[in-house]
Amino acid sequence: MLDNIQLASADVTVSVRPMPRPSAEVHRVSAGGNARFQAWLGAFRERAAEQGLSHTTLDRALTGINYDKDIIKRDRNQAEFSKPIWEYLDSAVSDTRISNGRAALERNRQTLERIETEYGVEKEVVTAIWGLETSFGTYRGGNQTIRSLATLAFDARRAQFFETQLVAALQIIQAGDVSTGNMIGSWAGAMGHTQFMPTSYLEHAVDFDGDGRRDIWSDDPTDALASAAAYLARHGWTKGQPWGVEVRLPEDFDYATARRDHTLMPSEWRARGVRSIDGRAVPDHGKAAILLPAGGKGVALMIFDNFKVIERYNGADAYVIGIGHLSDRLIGKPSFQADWPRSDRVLSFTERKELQQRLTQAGFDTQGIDGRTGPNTIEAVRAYQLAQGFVPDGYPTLKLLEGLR
Ligand SMILES: [Ca+2]
Repeated sequence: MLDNIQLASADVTVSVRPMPRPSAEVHRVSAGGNARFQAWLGAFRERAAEQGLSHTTLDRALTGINYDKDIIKRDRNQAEFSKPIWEYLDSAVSDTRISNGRAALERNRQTLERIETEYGVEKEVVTAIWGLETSFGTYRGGNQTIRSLATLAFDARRAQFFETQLVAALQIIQAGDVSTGNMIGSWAGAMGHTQFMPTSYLEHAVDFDGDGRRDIWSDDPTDALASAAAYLARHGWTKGQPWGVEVRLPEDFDYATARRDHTLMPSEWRARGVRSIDGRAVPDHGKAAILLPAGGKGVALMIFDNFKVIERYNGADAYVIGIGHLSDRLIGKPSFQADWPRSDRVLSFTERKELQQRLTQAGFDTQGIDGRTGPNTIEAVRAYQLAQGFVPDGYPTLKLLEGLR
């Protein structure tokens, strides 16, 4: 499975895998070990019982579990590095994944067509999510979800978040959808073919094969694929609208208009010289923004509202583009025509923080120093670029940082 969590991601509050950043470095695990975990578990059981979980469920699911040191280690090691988007896409939309995706789509064509009819989400899009989440069900994770979540809830860094997930997971078991033993997923608690966190499962999973259980864990992916489609449908997916279209920008393009909140109809963009990469007119599917995922030197995209719907699954641009592009390739559309600035090194987390500090000191306020390239940082970069007479694409490069030093 691609580890999507490592991508620098936009602040999306509603997501299939909401994942707050760790706040403080305090944690309970290092000292005291399992005895402290068992004490915590005892107190947790009382809190869980108050939320309607039966003693039978709690006994079955929690008796005999220990905390998992490896999970804490993995959680600690997540931090820092950012992968350039082109490296991510090389793997997300590799030839192997495309051919595996076509085979998976053929194998499940009837199911995927029924799902498409029911939820109005194209089968290639659902297949692409399946492909990026678990390589079409091949890597669903081997961790006992209850143990993972209990470990992470015990660890104080995001205790509240993971305790909520643990309670939700216990509610799923209590409802009879899955046994504790079969509730298996990623180390961070994402479950099944399409990697739902327990709260997202409770809210959005569906029993599509009609056997009375919402089963996203079994080898049969039917419920999991339908649940992913239901999730996108509920967040406003528009069938027939592209997620995005690769475009060519005119020489005199006004880069200040390449921003998420500046949307025009494709015909209006065309009047400004923006055309699809193959020269054809993009139909007026709805309002669209211009996105330059790697700045003015990389692929340029015209993105529609469906882009925002995929963001509800995972807010990282790279992920959304990966899903969209993989789905296009499954339909038979060509790969991106423009090159990425592959010789550029992307900024590390520490460098991004330094960039924010230096921009703010120079009078281009990034509204905070968090190492994340959000809208405020992009605007500050743009203002700095304009002041310096550079192309104002809002994309932070090493060269830009060096100029500020
Ligand atoms: Ca079912």
